[in-house]
Amino acid sequence: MNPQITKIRRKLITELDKERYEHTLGVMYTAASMAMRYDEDIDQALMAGLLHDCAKCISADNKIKMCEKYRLNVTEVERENPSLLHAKLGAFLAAKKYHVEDKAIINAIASHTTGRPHMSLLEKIIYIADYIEPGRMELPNMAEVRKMAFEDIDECLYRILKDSLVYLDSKGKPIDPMTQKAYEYYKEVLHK
Ligand code: DGI
Ligand code: FE
Ligand code: FE
Repeated sequence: MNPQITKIRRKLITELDKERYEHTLGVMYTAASMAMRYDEDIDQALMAGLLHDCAKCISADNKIKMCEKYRLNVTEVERENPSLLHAKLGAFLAAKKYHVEDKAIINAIASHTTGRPHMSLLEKIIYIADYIEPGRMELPNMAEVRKMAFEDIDECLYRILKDSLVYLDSKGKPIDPMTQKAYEYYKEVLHK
């Protein structure tokens, strides 16, 4: 395997709890499988999958402090739900701490939690792999969504966005405007 991946794996194992590290490997290999299916670069998929949750195990307070320190914009919803920040903070750390220079990988980490309109193929792969990796707890329609991931990536993306909005709503969590925008964009694109 790419020596940079091996090096980052060794670092990440000390940054993440056991469960999160296992999830990370699940996303990394699922993303690589999807890259094979959709002719995306396998090394980019592995790297983005490996680093997507690199900021996940930082405490809520520290996430906010670090975003302020590095001048990353914190929105109102993010301040109320600091867990959301692990995507943009993770993207920042991937570049600064893990020395990833590839912007495509950084973008895929940044958009992996909410999605966004106009996602690149790599962004879609990471967003979906995060949801379907084998270790992920069973979510509604999981078997169908997992199959869709390898049949029609846009249908799958739309389905996950839609199910996520329903899930967040059922939990009474505020919807990040970007999650809503992503959903509406793909709804329109897919003529739903
Ligand atoms: O980091 P993971 O657990 O692997 O997955 P993720 O990056 O998709 O993060 C999932 C969490 O993010 C889950 O607790 C729900 C939350 N989330 C995603 N979109 C939104 C959201 N939370 C709020 N409040 N609003 C959103 O739009
Ligand atoms: Fe995440
Ligand atoms: Fe994740």
